Amino acid sequence: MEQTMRWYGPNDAVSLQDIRQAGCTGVVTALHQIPVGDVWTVEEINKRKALIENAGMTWTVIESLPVHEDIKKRSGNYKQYIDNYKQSLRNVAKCGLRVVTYNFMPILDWLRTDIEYTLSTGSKALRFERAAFVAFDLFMLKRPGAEKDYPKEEIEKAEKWYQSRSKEAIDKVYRSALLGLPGSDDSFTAEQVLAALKTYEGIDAAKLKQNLFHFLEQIIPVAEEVGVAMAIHPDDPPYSVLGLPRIVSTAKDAEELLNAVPSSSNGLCFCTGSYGARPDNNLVEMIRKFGDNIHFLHLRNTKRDDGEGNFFEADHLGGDADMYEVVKEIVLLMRRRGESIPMRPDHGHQMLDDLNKKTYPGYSAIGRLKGLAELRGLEFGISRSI
Ligand code: DNO
Repeated sequence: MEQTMRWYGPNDAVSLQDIRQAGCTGVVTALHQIPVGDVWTVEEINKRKALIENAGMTWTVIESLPVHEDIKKRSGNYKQYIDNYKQSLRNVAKCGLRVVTYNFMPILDWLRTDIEYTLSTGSKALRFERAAFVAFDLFMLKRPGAEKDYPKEEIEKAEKWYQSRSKEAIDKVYRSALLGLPGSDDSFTAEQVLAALKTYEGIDAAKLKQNLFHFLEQIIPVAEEVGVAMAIHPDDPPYSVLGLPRIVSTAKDAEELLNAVPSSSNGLCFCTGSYGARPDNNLVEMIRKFGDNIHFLHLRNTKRDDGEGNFFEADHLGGDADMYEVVKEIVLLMRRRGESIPMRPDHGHQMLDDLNKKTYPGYSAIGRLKGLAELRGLEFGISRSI
């Protein structure tokens, strides 16, 4: 696997040198300063590319070229935004970049209820607790009609959770759930989220899927023409949240979107942490089935606490995903394809010196270095022995 790490750009507390020292040859980044929907110009792309190359690495994957909300809703200026997206893809290709990650999650990207869940070792991990999230939805955000989305038992559990927690614990969940998009220092306000949710009224999973397929029909031919591989990131967590449809959560979803526009440019970002948070996704089978269309790998592990949708981010080789089987399947896939697939250790624990630093949640240096080193060793061992 080509070893990479995500870099949030010049403002990231983790430097390019840190990434290089972790053993990476590639960097995954995005032009977070460009407003969602605007065209990425050749000039801006090349500027970022030069920074990375001067540090002795290559800009292997773009994560993300974000999709404007109008495209997801197929409303407002969506036609213009699709044209802009096509132009950005052309520009990306002109600069020699070949893999573009994106997602189709409405409004919010990944969601956690605790971004500093303390493990028994004192390291901190990200966690999603279902009762806390339902309490956020019902009693903090106070989303109109939210109670209709949950069975009675879940509401009771959330009530209990809310009544038994300190103000501090409740505030922590509130802040975690309203974190802004990756790479941004701003958080959403509850009012912003409620207003955005209103604009999704009438858009169910079937409609959102149609909108995704429409988007793919438009952009995949351009990606194909310019030689760019698109890699859609799955929903995180992989189910509906806040009454919003989520449509890239299961093996069936992945199959449908690949079949909607068959092309090697229409591909997946295979995130074992997101797909793996659902017990009904068989990761090894998915690699076997979708292997030709996997253009980027996020290797991460989650541990499901119970059967209720709770999980925390475990060590990269620990957790519910059998990382040995996953990496073995990837090694076989790469041999069959005769190429190396870019991989990044997705997230890492906050540990050692990083406990005193302010970094993007999940993206401190040392925990990711640990994950990367473990994955590198695992791949090395498997490659040598089969
Ligand atoms: C979280 C990331 C996601 C991912 C986007 C891709 O840490 O894996 O935010 O970058 O969903 O568009």
